[in-house]
Amino acid sequence: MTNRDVGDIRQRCEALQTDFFSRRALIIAANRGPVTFDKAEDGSLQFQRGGGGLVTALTGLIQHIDATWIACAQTDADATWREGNAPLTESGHTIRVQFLAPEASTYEGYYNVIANPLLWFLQHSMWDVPRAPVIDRATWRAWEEGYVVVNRLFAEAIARQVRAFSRPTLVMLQDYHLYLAPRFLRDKMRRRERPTLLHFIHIPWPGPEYWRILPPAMRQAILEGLCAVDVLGFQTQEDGLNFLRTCESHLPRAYVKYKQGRVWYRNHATHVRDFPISIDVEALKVLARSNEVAGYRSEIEKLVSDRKLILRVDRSEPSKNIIRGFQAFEEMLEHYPEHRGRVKFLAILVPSRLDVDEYQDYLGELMAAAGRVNATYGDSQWEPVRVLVGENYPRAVAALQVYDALLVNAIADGMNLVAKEGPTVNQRDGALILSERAGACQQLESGATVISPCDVYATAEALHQALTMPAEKRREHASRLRWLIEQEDIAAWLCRQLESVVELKL
Ligand code: GDG
Repeated sequence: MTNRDVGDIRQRCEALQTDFFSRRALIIAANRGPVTFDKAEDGSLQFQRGGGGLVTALTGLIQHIDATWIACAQTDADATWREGNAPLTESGHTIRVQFLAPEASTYEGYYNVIANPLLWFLQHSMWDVPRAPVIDRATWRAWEEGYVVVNRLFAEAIARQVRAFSRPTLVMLQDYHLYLAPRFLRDKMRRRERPTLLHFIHIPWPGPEYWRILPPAMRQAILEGLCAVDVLGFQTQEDGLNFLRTCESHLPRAYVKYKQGRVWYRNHATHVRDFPISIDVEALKVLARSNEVAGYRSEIEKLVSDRKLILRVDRSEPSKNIIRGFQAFEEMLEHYPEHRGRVKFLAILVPSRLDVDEYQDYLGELMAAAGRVNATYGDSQWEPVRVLVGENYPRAVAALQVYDALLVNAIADGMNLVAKEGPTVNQRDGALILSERAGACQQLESGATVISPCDVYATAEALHQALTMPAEKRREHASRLRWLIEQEDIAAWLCRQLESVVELKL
């Protein structure tokens, strides 16, 4: 595919978006909004743009369409500000935002008990089932007085906004926080005022056996919720297939058509599709050329010196399998002593969900695992592992430019955007070691070394191979990865969703 082909796809996408939204309004419903407000010391409101593909994908478009983003307030300032046009870029783009402000205890149950960890751990196959989860009275209370309540709040807010628009509306719901809202919304609205519902799930959907962890009432409510949408999007075909199988096993009176990717339930069809999410290739390249990134790059080059660099960039999150990554590195140093003193493992970690106990514990455990490698193999001349914890995206991008091997060994991952960002900005023809359980593997396996995430032995071998791979092969893999990523970037992700709405004549 040439640059011109990529340009053509982009133009087609832009034309489709413009045409699509010339006749429709848009509502986005997600746990997080596109901006967060904070009160400065002088009392003025300051805003910070949130990350995430959807904000990026919609930034250019949003000026020209009737759009509202509904989200939970993340700060007191969000809750006070409540509703209005929020700034999105320095150049003056704005978006209409409405923040919902549930009671603190309601939000706690919805977010910190049900969404994370209960659903997140379940969907990433991370529960240690002989011991956890323990679904006790407190969990049920969090479900009924937290998750259900917040989903109702979303449904009510969406219904209000839909009625305020004078034209047909597309509602794009995001992720596992909002599984129940579509059913509440459908039940609330009369047939002719109902919007088109498109729900995209960013995380894996495991098979029906795993959903048995949840009591029938919870899992049925989730499936009923999702069977109220018109188009249900997953990252991969396998996730979509697992959803169909889960409906067949756990949703009485659901009628599943595998070939068409469709579930009939309560006289309504839900079309199940895969829309692999991606990155904004152009915007990332611009950032990679910035002075700020260049500054961090010099720092990282100084840290690594003339050694080879193994890199990982993740949230400090158990599903990312960070500890096994260190164990694999240790095993490589043990079996291939020629690498000792000649390679550095840099783990750049963004602190995540530290108010959930499992995440606090995990951060402690992974720091201890890194310390063990350094204590065993390091000396005054050489520190094998460096862990940098902090929120700093430009620094992460700088590191991605200079890796020799990028390790993405997640236990389970919806997509994993780092696996797409790395090859896009890397300047050393670095190798990608990719978990077969990351959604990105569906698209990128032909340019990556694919590993099974629990197989520390194979991961160690893959690290060794990556560091010793002939230059020609590295070049070939790196250019294939760039090509695969460029042809399906974030604009294509949005475009494919809109196309499915058009094709299905919804
Ligand atoms: C979920 C799913 C799915 C890195 N350092 C910083 C920072 N980053 C960027 C990364 C990457 C993003 O954050 C993380 O995205 P991932 O896809 O790797 O992982 P999750 O956060 O788990 O995302 C995942 C994704 O949703 C999209 O659907 O791919 O499977 O789990 O772009 O480079 N971001 C910020 N500060 C940093 O310091 N803000």
